[in-house]
Amino acid sequence: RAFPEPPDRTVPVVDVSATGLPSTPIQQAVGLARRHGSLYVRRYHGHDVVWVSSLELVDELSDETRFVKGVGPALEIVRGITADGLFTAYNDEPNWAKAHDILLPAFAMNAMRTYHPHMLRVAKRLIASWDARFAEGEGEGEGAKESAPVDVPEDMTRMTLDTIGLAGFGYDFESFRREDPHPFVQALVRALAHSQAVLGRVPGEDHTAEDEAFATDAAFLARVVDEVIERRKAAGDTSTDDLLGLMLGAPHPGSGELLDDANIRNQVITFLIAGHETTSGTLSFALYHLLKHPAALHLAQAETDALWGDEPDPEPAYEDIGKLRYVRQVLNEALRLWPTAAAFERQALTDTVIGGRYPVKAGDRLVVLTPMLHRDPAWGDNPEEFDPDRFAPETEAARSPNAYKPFGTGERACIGRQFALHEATMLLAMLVHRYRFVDHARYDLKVKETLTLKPEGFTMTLARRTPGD
Ligand code: MNH
Repeated sequence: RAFPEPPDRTVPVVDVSATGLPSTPIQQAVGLARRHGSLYVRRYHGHDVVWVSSLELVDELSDETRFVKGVGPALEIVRGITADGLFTAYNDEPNWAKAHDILLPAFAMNAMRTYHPHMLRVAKRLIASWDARFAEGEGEGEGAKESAPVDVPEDMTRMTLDTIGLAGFGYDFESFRREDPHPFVQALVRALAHSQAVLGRVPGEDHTAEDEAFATDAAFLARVVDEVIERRKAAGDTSTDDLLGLMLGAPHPGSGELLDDANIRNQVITFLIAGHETTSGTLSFALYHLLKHPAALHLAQAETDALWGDEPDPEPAYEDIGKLRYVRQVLNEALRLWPTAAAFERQALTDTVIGGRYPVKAGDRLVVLTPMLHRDPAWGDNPEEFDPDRFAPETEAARSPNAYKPFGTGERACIGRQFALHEATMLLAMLVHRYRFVDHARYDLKVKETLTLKPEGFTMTLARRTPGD
């Protein structure tokens, strides 16, 4: 249904059929929002998407008595991989509430304690692999002053995939032993890029070959997941202290029912995807910002030095992570400028009016364009500027919670938020403590979109740091 124009005002309708959807649809939507304002319709071959980006409107869309999560065209395609897994389930699909209730304890604060050693183990793998780059760097062998370049998004992806694999499923992807990304990641990246490309199709074109390739990738992802599940079953391990254990063995607190096998597979694949892609992008953007903002980097280093002194190989304790306030602020700010899951949909429960002028019918979906919400005037005069102080406690308390939505909103908001932030805070702190970052390529930010966002082609070199300097 076309979005109805309010009687007193014209909703901008931007027809992009002639130019087609670019490979960077989020950045296109951002450009259109800058030109056409906080609510506009993007029309593509007769299909309308309503993009919303002001705090004023998102305040209303966040009201769970009027709006809920919408599963729109993008998630419909991802359902080809994850079906009724938590992320892509319809609100009224019984398996959503069932799995949500069973898995919630795995994301309570104290659960992070059990994940912490896995996260630390993988963080050390990344550091070992970065240390090894010094042997290939400028200077004399082992003692080289500057490392060979590291591919930041690729290594962050190795780290986050191994972490969710080990912490959630007791499965080791061993990504740092591989020259190329794990085949699971390769198939996943292709499948996500495909999901995005489908949205840009022109009606009537033949895409059989791409659709078959997608089906092949989806089947491969399912096979990897089946192996993860089979390994656990074969080991005869019935403990319920990780995600897979809960999925296989924990009865629903109300009904006593277990998750069925098909749903377990959908959940495992959901968590392997949702549990690493976005965290990897977040860490990559955070490192990019620190590389370009020495003052922020120094503050982060001062914080880790205060905690770990001149110990170059600290063994971060679980309790340390909560003390890394500034490092956490850096991550928050990275997620403000480039929220790696950059849009989410809201669906109206009843006929209503938003912004005092836009009539919305029950069932209508609207897309929240998070990067533009995060540049709303509520953020002050320089929203493009990277400034972690925006998340200092007093500043944050003075701002509407609805101005910041990198993890979505309401009942269907991200269940893995604490997991992601614990993992990312620890790794980022260990990296700033150990290395100086060198912008050897004078990297210009280019954001790549494969449903999620990442800095494209981002490499840097490393220099040894003496903690405390
Ligand atoms: Mn996560 C939902 C962003 C890390 C598992 N996640 C969401 C949503 C956003 C999001 C936005 C809501 C989407 C929507 O409304 O349609 N998630 C992130 C970001 C990071 C992230 C930016 C990292 C930074 N997410 C993680 C991690 C896990 C995870 C880590 C698992 C360990 N996320 C999920 C799941 C959902 C979700 C599962 C779906 C929750 C639900 O609908 O019940």
